[in-house]
Formats: sequence, C-alpha cells, structure tokens
Amino acid sequence: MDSGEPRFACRIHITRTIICIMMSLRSIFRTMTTLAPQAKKQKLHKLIGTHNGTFHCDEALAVFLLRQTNTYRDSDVKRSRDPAVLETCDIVVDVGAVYDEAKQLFDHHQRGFTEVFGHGFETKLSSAGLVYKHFGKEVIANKTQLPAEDPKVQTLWLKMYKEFIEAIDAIDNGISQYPSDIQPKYKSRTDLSSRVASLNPRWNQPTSPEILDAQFSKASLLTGEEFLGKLDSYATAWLPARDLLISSIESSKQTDPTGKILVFDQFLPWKEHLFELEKESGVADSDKAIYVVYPDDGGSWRIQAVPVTSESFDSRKALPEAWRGLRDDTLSAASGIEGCVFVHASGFIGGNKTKEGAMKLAQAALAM
Ligand SMILES: *[C@@H]1O[C@H](CO)[C@@H](O)[C@H](O)[C@H]1NC(C)=O
Ligand SMILES: *[C@@H]1O[C@H](CO)[C@@H](O)[C@H](O)[C@H]1NC(C)=O
Ligand SMILES: CC(=O)N[C@H]1CO[C@H](CO)[C@@H](O)[C@@H]1O
Repeated sequence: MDSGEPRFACRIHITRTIICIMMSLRSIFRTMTTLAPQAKKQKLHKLIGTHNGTFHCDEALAVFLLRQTNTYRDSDVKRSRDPAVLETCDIVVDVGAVYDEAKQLFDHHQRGFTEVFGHGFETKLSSAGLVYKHFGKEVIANKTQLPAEDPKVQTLWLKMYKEFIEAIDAIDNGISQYPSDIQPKYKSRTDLSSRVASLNPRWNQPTSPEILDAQFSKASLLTGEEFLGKLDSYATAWLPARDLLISSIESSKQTDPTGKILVFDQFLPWKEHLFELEKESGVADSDKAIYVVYPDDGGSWRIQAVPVTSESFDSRKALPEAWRGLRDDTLSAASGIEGCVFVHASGFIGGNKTKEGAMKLAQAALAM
C-alpha cells in the first residue's frame, strides 16, 4: 500500500515535530532554570548608595567597611542625591535623611538623629560610626579570623571605636576635640579626615562626576588601609600584651605573696590594659598592683611604680623618697641592696642589674 506510507511518514513527521517542540520547550525551561541562579548571582553584586559631590572621610570609610562584609562584598557604589536613584540601592549611607537598619538606610544628617556608639561613648555618630556600629564586629571577626562570638572581637571593636572611629564621627559632626575656647598652640592637619578632604579636587582643578567618583574610590581605599593597619596592630600587638598581663596578674602571688608586684619576662605595653582590666574585674584598691618589674634593653631590670591613672605622673606608691635621684653604689648603700643602678628623682622608676635585685627593691619599697 503506497498511500499508507506517506501517511505513516507524515504521522512520524508530526510525532517528531511534537517531540522536537517538546524538547525545545524543555531546553528553554532548562535554560531558564539554569539562568535563574545566574541572575540571582548577579543580584548578589549589591549596590551601595551614597551622596555625590564633595566626599568626606565618614562615608569613604563606611563604604570600605561595607565592602568587607559578606552581604556587601564587592558591591558597586552609586553616588547620587536623587531619591529615585538611591531607591535602586541595596543600602544607602550618609544621604537620604533616614536611619533605619531594617531598610538598610544609614544617614545621620536628619533632624532628631541622636545615635551614639554607646559603651560609654557619647559622640554623635557619622555614617562611619553608624556602619561600624552595625557591621564592625563582622569585619573584625573576618580580618582577625576569630569566631564572631570570641570576646576578643568585642574588645577590638571597642578599642577601634575609641582609637580610630570616634574621631571621624566627631570631626564629621563638627564636635571640637577641646570643648572650651582654648586656642590650640599649633595646627595638626594630617589626620585621616583632612587627608580624605584633600583628595577632593581643588577649586581650580577640573572636576566632573567621573573625577569625583575616581577620587572617592581612592579615599575609600585610603581610609580602609588605615583601618586595617590599626586593626592589625591592635590584634597582633596590643591584644597579646593584654594576654601576657593577664597571666602575670594571675601568677603574681607566686612571685610575691602580696600579689602587688607584677613581673614580666619582657617589656610590654601594660599601663592601659592594667587600668582597664582592674576596672573590668572590680578589684579592690587594696589589692591593686603597686610595682611592675621587667627587663630593659640593656639586660638590666627595671622596677616601675604603677601610676594613679594611665596618663598620670603620680604613682600609687612611688619608690621611697630616700632612694630617689641616687645611682649605683650610693643607691645600693641607701637601699641596702647591692647592684642597684638608679631610682628616678620622682620615684616612678628604678633599676637593678638582675631580676632578683629588682624584685628585692620592689619588696623593700612595698614594705616601707
Ligand atoms: C549630584 O547628583 C544630582 C542628581 O543626580 C545632580 O543633579 C547634581 O548635579 C550632582 N551634583 C554634583 C556636584 O555632581
Ligand atoms: C573573610 O572574608 C573572606 C573574603 O571573602 C572569605 O573568603 C573568608 O572566608 C572570610 N573569613 C572568615 C574567617 O570569615
Ligand atoms: C648584677 C647585680 O649586681 N645585681 C644586684 C641587684 O641586686 C641584688 C639584690 O641585692 C644583688 O644581689 C645583685 O648583685
């Protein structure tokens, strides 16, 4: 049957076409589903909004910090004051007149904005402090490779606010470092906020949105380098000193039964930590350390009296009056301790050639 074949062929053809169409549909669907995650991935490249025109230290740093977080890593930046443009951003800093964490809006210029860092810090926040308050711990945990819940992250977060961010907040908000009308005796114009300000084009230099955006990128990196440098120094030098001090406080009663003489096997910056740790632990005044003993550069040992406050020249208990301003044999004779090197005229520091000698000086002074 001749006539059947074409009909059969035709049927096959139709079936093939249907299969073909179905397969095409499937492949379109597949393409759509494989494209979907890609589209999502592209959306993961978030957009940070901040104002255009002249830039400042606070939003330069805010943008840098945001780019160190998981959510906003490698984000693009859109600089504009146009609400319609800012609307398209995933987060907005330093513009928009709203502070609302839930909406990721972080401006500080609006009337009624009174946010401060807290933890004893009363300075009104700029966008740097605002972003640092919300994202700082995440950045610190990442950079120091510490778990977010490690107490050291909190310690560094507070330290970096105190030493680095608060000044940026204050300068941005026009808060003077010296609240009285005392005139400073000289100018210091190399602070970070000044250096960022001077990256803006000068009045007689060409400017354009492109130039400003490019300079803003430089400013953001500058603030970020400074931030990371400080953080690194606090994490790798300042914190380890604190740990050593804690262990010498813990073992102080083994060195001297009073526990008032702290001995370090090497010099370490101890003062600020000691005052902070005493404050945290609430130790009674009568149990506080009086002297610290540590080796100096030349292989001799020093005894230093703990000051009344970390900045003060007055000691909790200065070395005895009778020893002050004396050296070597005269001092050894006065103290009855051989090998003495010196006691400073104000009695805040003294030396002996050995650790044992320095300890004896400390113990004798404590008993006097
Ligand atoms: C900032 O952006 C707004 C809105 O896009 C624009 O009108 C204005 O000219 C820009 N200002 C500067 C200084 O570039
Ligand atoms: C920190 O961020 C980097 C860069 O994205 C990431 O690869 C790394 O896993 C993070 N490290 C920690 C400890 O969170
Ligand atoms: C090196 C040295 O002479 N050190 C002296 C420090 O003080 C002690 C305590 O009296 C002396 O015994 C040491 O000789």
